[in-house]
Amino acid sequence: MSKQKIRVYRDIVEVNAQWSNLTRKLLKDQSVVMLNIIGSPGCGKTTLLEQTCKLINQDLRLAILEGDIETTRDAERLKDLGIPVSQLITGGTCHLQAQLINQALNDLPLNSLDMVIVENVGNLVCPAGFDIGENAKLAVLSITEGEDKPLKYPLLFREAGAIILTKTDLLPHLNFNLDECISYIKQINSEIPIFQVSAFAQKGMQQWIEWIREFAQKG
Ligand SMILES: Nc1nc2c(ncn2[C@@H]2O[C@H](COP(=O)(O)OP(=O)(O)OP(=O)(O)O)[C@@H](O)[C@H]2O)c(=O)[nH]1
Ligand SMILES: [Mg+2]
Repeated sequence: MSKQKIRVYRDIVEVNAQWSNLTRKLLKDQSVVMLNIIGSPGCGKTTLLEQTCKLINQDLRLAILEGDIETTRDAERLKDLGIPVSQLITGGTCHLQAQLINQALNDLPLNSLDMVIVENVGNLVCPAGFDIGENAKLAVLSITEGEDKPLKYPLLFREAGAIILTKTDLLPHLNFNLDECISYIKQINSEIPIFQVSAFAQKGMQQWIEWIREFAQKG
């Protein structure tokens, strides 16, 4: 009987895991930490980043990777902050894949950075299932989405290292039940830090900034 070689093809999740492991090693070697920001379209990720970069840029050396299906609009919004910003365009895929992240990281001056912040494609589901080699995921939920979203989309809230509730300036105008939302989050992830923030009213930013500074040191 002739000996036949079997070709093996890995599925997308396994290939993704190989790239994310390479990225983890790259970041560790360069002493850089990476945060993966995930939330629905329009929940306020870029606005939060604009404010955050202004507040921490003095003491941390940052770079931003902006993920979107199309356009460079989010990178354009951040480009005048004096921080390296790259736009990663997936061309239709609803989440960033580890290979694209690895490619973008290799084009950054990692040895002169402390932290890379990734804004993933606006989506509450798919990005949570794809490791990109980050040290932590940050879940962003705007109060306009409804208090039940942590229960309905639990993976992100289970995996996240911290959660930001955005647009709290709109609380007086909505029927959003803040206590209920927090209790749903705690059911899924009892220990997770939750920050209530309004980028517009500049409220709640300080506690969040303290968390990110600590994260930059410990990873
Ligand atoms: N009221 C209020 N609106 C906000 C706040 N932060 C962001 N917004 C608004 O929410 C909308 C979406 O904000 P973005 O920062 O673009 O949201 P995003 O999550 O980056 O959106 P995608 O990248 O498209 O997923 C914009 O109209 C913002 O002006 C806030 O603190 N309060
Ligand atoms: Mg955005």
